[in-house]
Amino acid sequence: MNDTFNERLQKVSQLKNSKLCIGLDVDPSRMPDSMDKSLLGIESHLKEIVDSTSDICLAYKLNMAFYEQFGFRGYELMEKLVSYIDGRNITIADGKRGDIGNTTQKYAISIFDTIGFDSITVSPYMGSDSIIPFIQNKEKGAFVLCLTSNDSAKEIQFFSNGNNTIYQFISRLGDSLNTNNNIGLVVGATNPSYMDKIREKNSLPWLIPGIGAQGGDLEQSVTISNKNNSIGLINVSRGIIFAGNGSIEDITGAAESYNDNINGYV
Ligand code: OMP
Repeated sequence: MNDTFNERLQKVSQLKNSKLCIGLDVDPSRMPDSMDKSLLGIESHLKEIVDSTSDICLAYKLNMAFYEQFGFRGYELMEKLVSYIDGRNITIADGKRGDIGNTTQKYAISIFDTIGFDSITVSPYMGSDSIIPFIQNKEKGAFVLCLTSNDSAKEIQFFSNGNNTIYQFISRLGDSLNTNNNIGLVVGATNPSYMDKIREKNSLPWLIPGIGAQGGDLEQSVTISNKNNSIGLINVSRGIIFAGNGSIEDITGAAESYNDNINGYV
């Protein structure tokens, strides 16, 4: 029998000795002037990044907004990249999707079957029927937004009934839906003091954005997320793909350095 998504996550992490997720959030305005900024140039740059970092990271996350800015060609670029990665690493579509059941079913077909991603980020606002179509195939995963890294996260996620906050309810919902062992949570690195509250009661894998450009706490994120024999994928997007002068050498160096630091804290 094939591994579930969460089993594969652990296996690839051990194989690569890595918990690093590189965010391929492509932005031509941040690329060096000397670089070919046509879509073909961008594609070849992204493939070079993959070739030089594939052995030192666990996953790649493509935030779909950065591809959708190019219209249908951006979709084509995502398809090409996912097929270029070709199972070497875990791929995450950062689309924050979620809708009524039959609509979500179509999102699942688009993300998993047509483009070929291994997993997706999911918004839980509409409840479990907006998540379930993403977790029917055990080999595909869903990272459910729990405690996000942005300032205004507090406006909704910290709302409490006196006993529990919304992010704690989401953590519990994720656990209760995890019958196929393919759910994870998105827990931002900018709120380390609240991470423990989630980890105390939850051993799902976490996707942790907010390190680097957003100033999140790497040491706390790694140590808290890895409690309970669980795993935290540390996502870094701008902090790696625009490191130094944006050359492949600088990008690879930044990825190595993040990976070493993460492993030092585990
Ligand atoms: P950098 O700040 O450049 O490392 O990028 C962070 C990436 O993670 C972007 O693609 C964000 O959209 C995404 N993200 C957050 O920054 N905060 C969150 O709470 C959730 C996500 C996400 O779901 O990945």
